[in-house]
Amino acid sequence: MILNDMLDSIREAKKIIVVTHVSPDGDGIGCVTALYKALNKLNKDVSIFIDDDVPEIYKFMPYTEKITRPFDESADLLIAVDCADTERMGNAKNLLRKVSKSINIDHHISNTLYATMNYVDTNAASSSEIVYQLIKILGIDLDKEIAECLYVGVVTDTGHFMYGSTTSFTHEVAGDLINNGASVDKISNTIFHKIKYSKLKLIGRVINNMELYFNGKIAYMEISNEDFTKTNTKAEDVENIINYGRDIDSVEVAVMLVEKEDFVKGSLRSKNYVDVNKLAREFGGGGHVRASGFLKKGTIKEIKEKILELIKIELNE
Ligand SMILES: [Mn+2]
Repeated sequence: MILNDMLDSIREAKKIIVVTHVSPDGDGIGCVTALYKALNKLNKDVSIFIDDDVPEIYKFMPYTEKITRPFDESADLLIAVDCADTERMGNAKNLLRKVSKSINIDHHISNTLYATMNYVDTNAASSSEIVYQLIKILGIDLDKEIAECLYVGVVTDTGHFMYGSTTSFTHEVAGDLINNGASVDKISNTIFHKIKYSKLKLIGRVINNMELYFNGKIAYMEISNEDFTKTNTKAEDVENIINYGRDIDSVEVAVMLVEKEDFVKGSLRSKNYVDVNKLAREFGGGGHVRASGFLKKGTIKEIKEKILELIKIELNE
């Protein structure tokens, strides 16, 4: 039913605005850029809105130059992708109230079903997998650009096909994207094997200050404004640093707290059994069972204390 409604709405729409979350990642950007090209093929007037900057590492992707701020208010359909809730959309949440129809395509377990049509598949390893299926169902031919955009989403959200969310379908999608022109080595080399010296310095600092708690089951990391200034880095450079903590052999939960004006941006990862979506909810955030995040007003010190206390309970320590 929902799927038919979605397809009808897309076919009927003239002007479509596609949005994804702030602090955009490879999946969000991959979905909006792929949809930009795909919907253009259906002769739609498409615009892309992200209420944030596109990180440097993703700027090689086709159509990222089409991403605009502020947004076009005249769209008759809004499609949000990879956005668990309206807060994550930034300013686009105001537009969501104005448009008559909206579609929410996502794979986060914390999704709040905020659109008029909600298509949330929590078994999908990435939103790009869902967008891939949608493009197929709409009868739009894949091409090199669409394949490249979606492949970035698939490969980043699965941690190079290594996270438990990866399924045989994920590989089927990836295979089809490669068959349609996605370049595996170009994408891997651009996203995974290329790093700025300044980011490496930031990683060094974060690892140096990392703390372990509860018999090494928690890896705690933080980044203050001073860390950014001293290493000449910015918020987007934080991506994936948390994995250094998560990968430690004894660790079950990795925590990363980043200072952001009066707020703290928290990221959580778990390895085997702690539900970090549940933990993030305590701070007004969410995400997935093994990866989640939140943005909470307060100081790093306050949030660190509270989060360690909560994880301690989860670990039965
Ligand atoms: Mn995603």
